[in-house]
Amino acid sequence: NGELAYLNMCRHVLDNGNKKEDRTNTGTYSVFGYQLRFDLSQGFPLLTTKKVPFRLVASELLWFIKGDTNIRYLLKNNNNIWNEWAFKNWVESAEYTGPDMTDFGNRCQTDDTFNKQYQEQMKIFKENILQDDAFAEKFGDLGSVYGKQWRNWKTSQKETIDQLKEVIDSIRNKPDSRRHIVSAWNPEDVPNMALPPCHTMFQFYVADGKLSCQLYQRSADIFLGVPFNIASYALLTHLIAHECDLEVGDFIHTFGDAHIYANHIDQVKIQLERDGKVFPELILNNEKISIFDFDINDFELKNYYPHPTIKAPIAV
Ligand code: UFP
Repeated sequence: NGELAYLNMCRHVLDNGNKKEDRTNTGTYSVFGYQLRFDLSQGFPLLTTKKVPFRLVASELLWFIKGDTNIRYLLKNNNNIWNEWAFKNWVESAEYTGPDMTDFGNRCQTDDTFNKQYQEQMKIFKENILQDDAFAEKFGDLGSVYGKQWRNWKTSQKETIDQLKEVIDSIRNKPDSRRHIVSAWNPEDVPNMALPPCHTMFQFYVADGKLSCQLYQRSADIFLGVPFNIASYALLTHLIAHECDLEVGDFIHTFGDAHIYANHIDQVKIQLERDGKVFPELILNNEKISIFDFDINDFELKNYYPHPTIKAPIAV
C-alpha cells in the first residue's frame, strides 16, 4: 500500500541522511531529492501508522482555497496550527505590553515558568483575535501566505491573478495543457516572509479521465509536516477532480530537502515498527460542485482506523 512508500522514505533518510544543522538549531538527518507516489483511486492517503488530524488538514486547506490569510477563520474552526506566526507579530509590536516573549518557541520547551506565561499570553491573544475585529485585522493577518499567492497574486501592473480559479478553468478547457501550474513562491515577497512557502509549486495533469497532481516541496519535516502535507494535496486533488468531472489519478510528492529532526528519531522508530492498515475512503458532498463552495461539513472520512498519535516537539 501507499503508506509503505512513506515508511521506506523514513528508513532511507535514517540510514542515508546527511547530518545537517538547520535554521532552528535542532539538527536534522537530510537527503536532497526524493519522490512519493499515491494512487488516489486506491484510498485516501491519510497515514494509519499514526493518527493524522484530518479536521485540521481540511480546515487549513479550505482557508487557503478561500484566499483567507487571517488566522481568525482557523481559530473559529478550532485550528491552532498557524497561531505562533501571528503571535510573533503581536509580541514584537509596539502595542504589546505583556512579559517578554523573545524566542518563545524554544524557551517554552525548556522553561516551565516561561511556558505558563506563554500559554497565558497566547490565550489572551486568541480571545482578542476572535472577539475584536480591529485587533484581528491588525494582528491576525499573516500577509503573503498561501491563500494570498493562490487567489490574489499581485502583479507589477497592480492587478491580481487568481491562480486557483485559472488552473481549474484550464483543466476544464484545455485538459492536455502542460501549463496547469500554481506557484506559491513569489521571489519579491520571500525576503519579508517569516516562513517562505514550503509547498513551492504544484502542477496538474489530465489523462484517461483522471486528474493527477504533483507538488514540489522545497523543505519537508518528514515526521510532523509530511503526513499532513500529503493529506492536504490529496484533498485538493479530490476537490478539483470533483469540480472538473474527472476521476482522481496520482498524487506525486516531490521533495527538495527532506529531513528528520534529531528530536524525532525515537518517534520515527516507533512508527516504523507499526503495520499500516488500509487507507480510509473520502466522500465529498455531491450537492456541492465548485471547490469555492465547500465547507468542513462537506467531507466525510470512512473507515479510518489509525494507530495512536505519536507526540513530538515542533521546530520553530
Ligand atoms: N514544514 C513542513 N511542511 C509544512 C510547513 C513546514 O514540512 O507544511 F509549513 C517544515 C519544513 C521545515 C520547516 O522543517 O517546516 C521550515 O523551515 P525552513 O523554512 O527553514 O525550510
